Amino acid sequence: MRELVIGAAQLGAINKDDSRESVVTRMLALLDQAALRGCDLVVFPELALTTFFPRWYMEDQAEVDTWFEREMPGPATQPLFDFCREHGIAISFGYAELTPEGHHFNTSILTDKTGRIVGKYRKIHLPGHVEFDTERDFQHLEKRYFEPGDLGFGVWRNLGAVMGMCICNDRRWPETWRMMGLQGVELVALGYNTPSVNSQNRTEGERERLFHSELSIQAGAYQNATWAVAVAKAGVEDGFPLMAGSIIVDPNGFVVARAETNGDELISHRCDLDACQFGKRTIFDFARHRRIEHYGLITSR
Ligand code: ING
Repeated sequence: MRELVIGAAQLGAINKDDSRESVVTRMLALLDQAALRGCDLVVFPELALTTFFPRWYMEDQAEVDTWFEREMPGPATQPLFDFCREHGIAISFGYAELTPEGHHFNTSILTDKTGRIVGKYRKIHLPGHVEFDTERDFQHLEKRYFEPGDLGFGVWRNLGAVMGMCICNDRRWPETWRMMGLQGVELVALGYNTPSVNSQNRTEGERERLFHSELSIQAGAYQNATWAVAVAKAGVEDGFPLMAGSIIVDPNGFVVARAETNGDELISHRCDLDACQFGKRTIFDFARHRRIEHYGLITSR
């Protein structure tokens, strides 16, 4: 039996004025808890180092770039990687990546237990808009600040398991899960920053948003016989509420752990990776059951 103790380290609000160092201190406190629980891997949210800055309209690219990391690890994040090596814990977290060539991505990484980066993913499904939208109660400018990811949907063998990543809005698209499912993924690590209300439809509140988030993750996990760890950045950031609801979902789509607060909170679960095998060999044996000759529209439109 291949078992891994997986931690979901939910983060509460990060305000505009909170330094990366103060956030890393909070992340290290969660990692301390995770080490005490014997976690093998700890997953943090999307854009874990800063406030969800795409809610702010900016025109000065120099200001936008202050929210991005030019190197990973960098001075502020090196303590996280040092902790991994010292305690033998792997981590995954999201951040805004500015490449040496000047490209901007909403990125997440995966390390092994020595703190070496073994996988990188760049968010493909960017929600929101490019220009200031006067119709919205608040802005969601991911299409303004990020380019669509250019690395595709990868999986990596890590800690004896096939692991993949996606980010936030990606979880709402079945193609995301199936691309990793077709590569044999057994654990999908994803972070999210999801506003508690819909900026375009005031009748859609936190209850609906939590429902759609869980629905997407449970479906993705079940339909691809994989574990899923979904970790929120939650709480009220400079007056803007983000929903919590971090969960760990098993390969049959059942929620096995759920955060209870809107703040910094570690949830964990002992995951048997071989629990994926039954689904992959029977109901979701893709080789035996899928009929790709009928699926052309999915990639042609
Ligand atoms: N946030 C939200 C998400 O996909 C969103 C944006 C919410 C889009 C609800 C559509 C519906 O969870 C990010 N950062 O993608």
